[in-house]
Amino acid sequence: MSVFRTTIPEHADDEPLIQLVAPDGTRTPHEELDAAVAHLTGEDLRRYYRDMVMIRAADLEATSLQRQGQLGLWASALGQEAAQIGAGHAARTQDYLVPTYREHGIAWARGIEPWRLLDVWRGIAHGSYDPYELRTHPYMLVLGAQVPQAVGYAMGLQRDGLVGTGDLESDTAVLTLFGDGSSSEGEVSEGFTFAASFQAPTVFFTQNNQWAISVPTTVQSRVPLAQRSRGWGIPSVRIDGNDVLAVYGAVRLALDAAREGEGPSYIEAVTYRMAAHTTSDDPTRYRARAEEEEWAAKDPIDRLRRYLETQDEIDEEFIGHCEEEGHDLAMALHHEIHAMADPDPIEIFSHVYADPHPLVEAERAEFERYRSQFEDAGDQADAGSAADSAAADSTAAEEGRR
Ligand SMILES: Cc1ncc(C[n+]2csc(CCOP(=O)(O)OP(=O)(O)O)c2C)c(N)n1
Ligand SMILES: [Mg+2]
Repeated sequence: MSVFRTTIPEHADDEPLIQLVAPDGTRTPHEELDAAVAHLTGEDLRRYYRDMVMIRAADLEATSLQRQGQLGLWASALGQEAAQIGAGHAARTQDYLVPTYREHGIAWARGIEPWRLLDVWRGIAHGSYDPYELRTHPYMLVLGAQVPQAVGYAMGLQRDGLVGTGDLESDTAVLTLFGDGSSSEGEVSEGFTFAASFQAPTVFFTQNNQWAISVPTTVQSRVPLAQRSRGWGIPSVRIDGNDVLAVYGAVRLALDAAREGEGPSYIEAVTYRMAAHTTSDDPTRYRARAEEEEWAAKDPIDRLRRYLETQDEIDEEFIGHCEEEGHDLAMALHHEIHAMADPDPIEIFSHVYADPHPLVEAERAEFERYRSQFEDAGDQADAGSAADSAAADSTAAEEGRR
């Protein structure tokens, strides 16, 4: 893993950005990462292309659904598809992935259909996939909070004897994701400390999408983010996050090393958040159109298409087919969300703990009492108005008789 460095260059700006495919689709050789992606076939890469098109279609539809009032909020991952599809597919089935809130490509690569994400953003569920079955932690909105959890999980794997046995089918590692802004959170530093001390099988993966809402990465860190973990003795690498091949190669190397007992590593994937932070944000208030245009030219989907074209691995028919499938997926999302029923409010007390907890049960009972009071009041009000109208009817009848 010599591509993962432990030393900081004399000039911080000399930190290399590793790329296997340039924005124009040209393939750049890199001995170590080339070896890590050598087993990928044209079919694999077409699949990643399709995945990126699908996830972008779902993302755009989710933004529209929010605008139509069907979602409370949506955090778009537009522009980050290569970072997520590459990382998601580089993980092996048994690895445990610990995402933030913007990891729709990671979810897709793990087989989580986009509509299973939407109920959370609609505000009607806490999560609707099984983290154990899909080996993917629920989305985390508290910045950095997932990082010590991921390291704790990795330390558990060590204690369960699932690291470094030499069995690639059972040895397991953890991939935890967090943003450039989140890298300033104390919990990320704490995660680094525990992972380094215990050599826990954790790969830390930052999508440096240049922004933490309206704060640019340059304010978060005086040095490239990749250099930060080296102070903990955690080797790191800075890669082009819009290059699905580079992402796949780096994550595959790092997870394999972690699984084999070589300890943690850190990857900074340089990418761009092409859309607003969330549907509540207006990026025209803080960033220039020219910057957005510069990054549009580095679009990860166009880049993979151009590369596949140079390899004669993609044609118009396949591209058109992916677009149709993306459209169908968007329609499916539209129908799924309109079919979602509101849950009974009492369900908020379910799934807080695995087993019944006296405090939660007391709160549930209190809520039931509170609600039944309303129902009684409603009944009384109904009864009251029924009595009033009966009285009014009889008065009218009386008057009619007079
Ligand atoms: C502990 C905490 N502090 C603040 C916030 C509010 N907040 C939500 S997203 C965000 C910016 C995060 O930026 P970054 O980590 O770069 O991730 P990105 O949104 O760019 O994917 C902030 C400050 C939060 N969710 N949690
Ligand atoms: Mg960011």
